[in-house]
Amino acid sequence: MAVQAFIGIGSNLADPVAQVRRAIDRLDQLPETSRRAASRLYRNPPMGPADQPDYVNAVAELETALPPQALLAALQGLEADAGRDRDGRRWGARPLDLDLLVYGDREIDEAALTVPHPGLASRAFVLHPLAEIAPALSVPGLGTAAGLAARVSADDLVAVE
Ligand code: A4P
Ligand code: MG
Repeated sequence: MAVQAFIGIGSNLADPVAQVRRAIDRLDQLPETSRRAASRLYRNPPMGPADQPDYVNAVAELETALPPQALLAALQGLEADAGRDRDGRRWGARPLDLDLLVYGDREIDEAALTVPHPGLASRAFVLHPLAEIAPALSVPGLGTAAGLAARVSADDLVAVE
């Protein structure tokens, strides 16, 4: 049975705009998965260590029959394809970061997978693109995407033309 899932996409190395656009295309090619929507791309300053380039972020909506753990593994495969070195420091620069934000109405708390994504509720670069494509989405345990987005400033987000 297909489930609606949302993916947070981020890049701040190796031509971030191209990385994010390519990731959006590749998400549509995952097994048992099709892409339903994608937000605009937003350039914004790094959260965490400031001595790294600005990020480009977007959110994509998928319909998938992959279980959540298999979807996460597939996302990590796409990160690896983009040349991501997972030995990097936490919150450090990366060519591609894919976070599983929401998976249907599921709440998951496993060692390797927390859904909804724990950073979701506080991150403007996740909430504004999410609310752009799915304002009425109910984020399990947290509220609607539009309601959550209204609580964080979009001032630092610059849409990429
Ligand atoms: N993991 C658990 N739950 C999830 C989930 N829902 N989605 C585990 C994805 N992964 C999940 O992630 C570490 C582990 O999280 C994975 O092995 C997986 O099992 P990682 O991608 O290896 O490490 P990370 O990304 O460096 O750490 P973390 O804590 O996931 O960082 P975030 O939250 O991904 O943030 N600034 C801006 N402006 N834009 C950004 O996109 N991103 C980050 C990284 C920092 N600053 C940023 C941005
Ligand atoms: Mg991550």
